Amino acid sequence: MICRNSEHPLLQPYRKLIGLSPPTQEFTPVHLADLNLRRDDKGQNGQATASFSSYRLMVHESVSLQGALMATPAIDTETTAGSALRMTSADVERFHRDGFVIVRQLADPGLCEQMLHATLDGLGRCIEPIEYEADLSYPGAPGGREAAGGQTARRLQQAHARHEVFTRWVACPELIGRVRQLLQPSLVMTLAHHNSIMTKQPRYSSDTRWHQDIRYWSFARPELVSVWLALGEECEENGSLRLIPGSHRIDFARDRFDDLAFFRPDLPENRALIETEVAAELQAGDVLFFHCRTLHAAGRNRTDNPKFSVVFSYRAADNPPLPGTRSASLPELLFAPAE
Ligand SMILES: O=C(O)CCC(=O)C(=O)O
Repeated sequence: MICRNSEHPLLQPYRKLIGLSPPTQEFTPVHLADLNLRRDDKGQNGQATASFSSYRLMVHESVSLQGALMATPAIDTETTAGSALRMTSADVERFHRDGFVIVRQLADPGLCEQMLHATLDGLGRCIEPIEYEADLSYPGAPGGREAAGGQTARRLQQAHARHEVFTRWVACPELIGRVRQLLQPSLVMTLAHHNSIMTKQPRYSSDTRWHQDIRYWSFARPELVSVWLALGEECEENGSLRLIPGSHRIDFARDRFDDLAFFRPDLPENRALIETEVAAELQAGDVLFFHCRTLHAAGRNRTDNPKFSVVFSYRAADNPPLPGTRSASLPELLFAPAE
């Protein structure tokens, strides 16, 4: 596919900011009150409940929220046509076979636009926490924060706490219904991993080498699903993800990875697998669902336009993070089974 890489009108003013480094602002998490929630009831287990658009959120008050909302939306499946909330059985099979599947035009365009707004605002005002390209030293990255391009963002972290539009996205029935099919009815969204807006900027992006996301994650079972939403076109030219079908089902020996847990391209047996790669070419609103063991990589952005993707990860409720690990370091977002 030829990358059209057309420019979204919102990007025009943003382009002027690329390369500039405005003063850093304090990280401003979204608090419960900002979400316009109504704390009006007591849930079955004594939790406070609140209304938020068509969802009911149960807020577990005993948990330290640390700027994040821990909630259990009970999705009203009767208000939306059933099929809009589900993947086809072919897509479910594809996910289990390949370790990923793309659902086209899943996200509402208005929601995508708002997410893009929130992203550009965060980047324009340098709202921390931000991971910079220079921080990771991946191939192609600027040599340091003081080097040319050193202030280029790689991802805006804690995306969920940046704007309520992200809460609407992660809890939207069309998304949750599908993740439930891939995992189980009771879901939890981790705030400790992904939970970010990935960006590839035109001049100073880097290559992410082949890896499995689970490498630094610690859960009872290596079975999480990440949801990658494109806010604009993604193609090989601007650094789209590339994935190795079926790699989530392979038990790799440790020595097939290097010291940083990247899959070694110098080994012939790895090379053979890498040659089966598939590029996830996406348009705004398309969603890539991928397993945390699926090997994936991404190149640099060789176009003139930035690329933005919103990424969150879900686990089954009975697959908790291991105590004391980074995976257990933040509260999580709980999604009870639909009633
Ligand atoms: O966009 C990229 O460079 C790859 C991101 C990625 O693979 C990750 O964050 O796990």
